[in-house]
Amino acid sequence: MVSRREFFKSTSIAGAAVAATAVSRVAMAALPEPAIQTKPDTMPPLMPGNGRHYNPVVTLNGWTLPWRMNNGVKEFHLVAEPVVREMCEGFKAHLWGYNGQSPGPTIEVVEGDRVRIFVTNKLPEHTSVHWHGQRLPNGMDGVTGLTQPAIQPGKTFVYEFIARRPGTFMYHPHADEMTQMAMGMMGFWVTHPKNKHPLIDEVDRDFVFLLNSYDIDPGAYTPKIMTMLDFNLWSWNSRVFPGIDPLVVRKNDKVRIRIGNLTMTNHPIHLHGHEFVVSGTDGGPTPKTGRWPEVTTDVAVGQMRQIEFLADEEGDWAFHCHKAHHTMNAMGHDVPTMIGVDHRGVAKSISSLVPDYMVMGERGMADMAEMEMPLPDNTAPMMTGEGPFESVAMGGMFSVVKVRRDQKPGDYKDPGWYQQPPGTTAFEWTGALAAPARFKSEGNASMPVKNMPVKDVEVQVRKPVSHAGH
Ligand SMILES: [Cu+2]
Repeated sequence: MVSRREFFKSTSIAGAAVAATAVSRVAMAALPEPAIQTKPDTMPPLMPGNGRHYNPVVTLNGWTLPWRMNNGVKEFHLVAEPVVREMCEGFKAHLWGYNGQSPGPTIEVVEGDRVRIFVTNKLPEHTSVHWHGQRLPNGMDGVTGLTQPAIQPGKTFVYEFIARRPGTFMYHPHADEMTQMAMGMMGFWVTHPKNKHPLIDEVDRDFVFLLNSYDIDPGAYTPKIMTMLDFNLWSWNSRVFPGIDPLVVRKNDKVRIRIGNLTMTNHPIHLHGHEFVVSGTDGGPTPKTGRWPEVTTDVAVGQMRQIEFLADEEGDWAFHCHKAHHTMNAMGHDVPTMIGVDHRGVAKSISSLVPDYMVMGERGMADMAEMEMPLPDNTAPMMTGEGPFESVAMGGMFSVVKVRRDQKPGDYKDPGWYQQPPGTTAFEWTGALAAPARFKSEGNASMPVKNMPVKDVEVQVRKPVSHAGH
């Protein structure tokens, strides 16, 4: 495996050679060497060394695929293969992906570029690549059986088309999709505009990531591929909190975040402390008249949304899916509600039969973050993440947008926790408490009930354990 740094060192030398002397057609007839990345870190933006200039994107916990210029054609080499992805510290998953990672590397091109992509299949079964959202010749659309024969194991296919439309796209297999997407095969694609575009603003920071989900039993390594809806790991670029890097920006930066959804359910993505507009979809930039301020936007299955905002409030701002069960990891699912159940005595008698028995969730689930619960090996804690005050008690689709006045332009290094100015932090009231004056009434029904006896009613609530749909 070649590290990215080594690869760039060698490509920059090779690139210089290409620029200085014409390389023979024989050499150019060979496939471009596939770049491989094995680390799950967020790599700095890949500055375009040749071709038209653009402002590159930053792939959250990912990287951009280098290319080779061959007689004016941008050549990429994708290798579909089994990979090991660290989804967060202490938890590795055996997935399928491209070039050493799931998701695969981001592909960045410029409107009008002629693009040639070599796809080598190192999976145990056939595959293909569909270029979601692209305008292209029908035969390049990547639908196995319909527009091309499958790429059999060991074979390499060539896709070639002109990136006609600027925008936000993704790629994924169109062959045994349920398996291959459940195993993590997907990647991001950005086509930058060729010229100044009236609907595409220039931004200071441009982040991309895919929403994906897995069903991996605690202690296991391989996703269950037959799962239809009841996934237990909700990830961004195959990472779960606290494994997802923060999105670091400089105060007053104009920020774009592009999100694609390749899970089997929708995700209302929510940003704290700012308002954003949806500036584009996988269908292209949205007209200015169709943009309105939001703090949450739903990204439905198979959709892409790009949001834009001015990062003008310093702080550590939560950024997450608003489905509460998508911000917890595997252990949190299929647990019955125990709130209000008094286990005193019961736990003792059960312990005599089942030595490891422990009571969970009697006072809510927040305990779970603190509890030193023995986890099976290779399992992400259900809710965790140490914040500056205490545990954030989150998992899954959660990260932090860090806005800092003194962050340097183009610097993505984690600045640490935000130092809140004195007197601006929520605090505990320690004065006297007045007894709350309870409002007394018989309710406010649209049809008042006469002579209804009013008394306290004890209500027992048991939350059903969902098996179909989250
Ligand atoms: Cu979600």
